[in-house]
Amino acid sequence: MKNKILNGDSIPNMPWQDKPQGCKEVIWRYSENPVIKRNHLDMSNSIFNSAVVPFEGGFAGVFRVDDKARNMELHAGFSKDGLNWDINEDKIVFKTDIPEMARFQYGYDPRVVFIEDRYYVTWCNAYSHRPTIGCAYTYDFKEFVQLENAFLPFNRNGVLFPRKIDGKFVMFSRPSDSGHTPFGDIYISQSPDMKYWGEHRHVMGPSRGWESTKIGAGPIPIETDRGWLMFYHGVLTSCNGYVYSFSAALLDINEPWKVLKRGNEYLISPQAYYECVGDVQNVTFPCANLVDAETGRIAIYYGCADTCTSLCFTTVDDVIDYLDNHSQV
Ligand code: BMA
Repeated sequence: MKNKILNGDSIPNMPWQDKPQGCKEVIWRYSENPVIKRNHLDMSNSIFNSAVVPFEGGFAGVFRVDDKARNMELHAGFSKDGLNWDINEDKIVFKTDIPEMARFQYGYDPRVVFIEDRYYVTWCNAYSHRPTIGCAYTYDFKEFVQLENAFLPFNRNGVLFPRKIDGKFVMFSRPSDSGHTPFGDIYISQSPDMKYWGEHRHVMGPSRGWESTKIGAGPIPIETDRGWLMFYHGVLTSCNGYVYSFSAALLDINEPWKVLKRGNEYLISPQAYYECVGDVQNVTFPCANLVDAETGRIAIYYGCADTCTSLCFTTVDDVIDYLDNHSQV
């Protein structure tokens, strides 16, 4: 391994397939995609844009499950191998002593990260039917305690860094509007306590063709000796609607609003059948990555066509090599 992962765990049992012979891509798809199909649960219309972390020697996750009435809910799930998932039929019912937060209306696009002593969940949370960033924590994926929303509506794609920086929690977000927002830049906000957020910093806005409409943070950023490695989605507006692809960037370790490298091209765009066809065509939307600190292997969980959940693979060295040779900030 050329590049080092900092503060990472070794996850020898994480899902993995070697790069297929002759493959010239930086990121390659799992041959058995999708790993979670739309009808994985009897009650599900679709399961996608979901978050997975190592847990008790296996894996746990928070899944976006749209039911057959098309309610958008969050469900917990468990797996020994990261591939075969036991997802609860019942949605997560958050506990909270904040009455204003107790009126859960809908939630989607969760992210999960372990910080210090617990797992934090962030998601797009409806507050007065207006989306913003919901926050909660859990120790066991059975009981979830909801905290204050991080920001005012409208906001989406809240993604926490895996450790405090300069004593503060750090979160990406993407201020938006009430609908299928036709704009969007990535920002960083900081908090001493997961309650009061400030010191907002602009990170980056849409730039290249593939992401010319809007961009948003994806999985939890990965700490490396070259900086924070992050995957982010970008949206192009075609004559046939939005196209969601994703790529990578490297951010400064201490001041992560400073972009060091940024991929010129997408690394995955909707090209496989299950990414192009579904409830919303042409969507690849990454929400989680498992990273093995020993080997630098990365497994990315991404939602496909707002319908099912798939996996793709790369390594820290593959992505940083790409950024070293194909970056314009
Ligand atoms: C975004 C979010 C995502 C979804 C995407 C494509 O605004 O709602 O959950 O995957 O649109 O429909």
